[in-house]
Amino acid sequence: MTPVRPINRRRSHGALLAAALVLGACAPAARPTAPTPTPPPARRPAAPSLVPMPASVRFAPADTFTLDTTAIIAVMSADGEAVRIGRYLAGIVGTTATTTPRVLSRPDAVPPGSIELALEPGRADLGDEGYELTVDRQRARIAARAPAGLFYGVQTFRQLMPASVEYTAALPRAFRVPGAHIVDRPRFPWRGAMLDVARHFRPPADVKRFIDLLALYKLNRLHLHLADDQGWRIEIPSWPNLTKIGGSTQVGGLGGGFYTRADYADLVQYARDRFITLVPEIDMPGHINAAMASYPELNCDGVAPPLYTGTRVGFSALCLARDSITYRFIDDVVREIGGITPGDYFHIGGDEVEKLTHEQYRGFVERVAGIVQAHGKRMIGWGEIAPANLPGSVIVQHWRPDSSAIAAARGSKIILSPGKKMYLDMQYDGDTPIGLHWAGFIDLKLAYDWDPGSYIAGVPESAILGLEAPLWSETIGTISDVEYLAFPRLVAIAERAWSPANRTGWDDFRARLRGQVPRWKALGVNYYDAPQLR
Ligand code: TNX
Repeated sequence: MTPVRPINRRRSHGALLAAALVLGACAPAARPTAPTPTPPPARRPAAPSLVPMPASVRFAPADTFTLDTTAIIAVMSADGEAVRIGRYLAGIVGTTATTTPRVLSRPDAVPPGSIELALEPGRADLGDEGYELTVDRQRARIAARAPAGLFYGVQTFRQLMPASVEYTAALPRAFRVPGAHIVDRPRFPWRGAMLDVARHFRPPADVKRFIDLLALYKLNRLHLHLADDQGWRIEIPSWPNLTKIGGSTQVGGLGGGFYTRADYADLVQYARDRFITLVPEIDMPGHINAAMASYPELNCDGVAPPLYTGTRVGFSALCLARDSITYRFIDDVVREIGGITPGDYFHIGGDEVEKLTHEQYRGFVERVAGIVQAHGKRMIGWGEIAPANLPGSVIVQHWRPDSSAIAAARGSKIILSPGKKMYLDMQYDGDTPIGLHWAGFIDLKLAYDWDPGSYIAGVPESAILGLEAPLWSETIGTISDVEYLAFPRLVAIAERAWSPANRTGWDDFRARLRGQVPRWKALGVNYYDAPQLR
């Protein structure tokens, strides 16, 4: 992978000025083109505020590490992934050729003041995603059993650096990092967010920005809701009208858009480079008007309905009587998307179907499970699929009271996305200018203060695969809107998904989250300034 700037960061004058102040330079001398030759002394680090809270952390503030332009990043193994992660870290630390640390693979000697990345396959205690981070006066060192762990160790180290590291301004850079010993691994393997790019399309650059923000909080799944009544967003070469016609609208009218196969493959790779698995969803047999408007033969009367740009749900359903066409369509879609999705999962939606009988719906879900399996993917569906007769490999995504307990008893894993806690498209309160409130208002405390392990009666923690926060986009037309609803609540959910149960409480979390605010400002995140953050 080419070294990437982790975020397309905005370079406002305010940002430059703030960076100068954090670094202790004199305002108003912030001129990005003419940096002062001698770096100003680095300030003492503020109390570190890590989110999500690591499983175990001990700070030694007196044992401060100073990161300056002499630092190298020493990758202690020849592993290509480890070197790539080293470059990613270098891209966060530096902004110019002189401030970006060199990345050396297996150097003969590691000078003091360097950062070491070490893959240690014997560290079974760290699991697939855990890491150990040691920072002292001499050096910083991240050890992990697997590359994902190194990446998460890098994110923690990033949060130990001052927020000014997030600015792209070409100012001299020297950072102090507090001494620390952290041993960390996640509570749940599935830590995700969902973007509804069907109701309102989001271009690839917006999705990449969102991916970067997920990575900062150690989230590892991005579920893309790629089709709904209002739009079909991914190119399917064997059914070209899906995007040609079905991709041409969105809520509110014209506009729309879709990902070509190349766009999608690029997103898959971008996410993968940040240890995020893309999970594609094609919602069926309902929420599918965009496809039915594109192909008359998917309709029982053979007539294509008009494109739909409103926000009602439940009115569309594939024609199960035309069974050879309908299932061929599904087989083609699963095969073509599956072919460019290296991740193990395919999400079939399955929610809110009002046009079929119970038996028809059940028969449909069971048949589609076979198709998804035949294409080598694990099927995921919304809670409605739980009562069907499905293999234990099928994953159920819980969003409202459902039969998850039946599915769990059958061996299925459950992804928690309860609307009342985790729906990022719910308003914070009655004054929030965008969002819905059918599941209630969700303030920061409500999003944070609950236990996923005991949330569904009859479903033990061992059956919970993890958490995923959906962001439906009926009312959300820009990436700024996405950020406004996701921040800060998504960060609360990231901690719920990563940190051990009862590791900290609400007050402690709030204080640490406050410490993230300067970072969001530096990254240009349009966060909601929640009263509970102040
Ligand atoms: C319910 S959650 C839906 C979506 C809507 C969302 C709005 C789910 C599986 N279905 O179709 O967009 O509510 O909050």
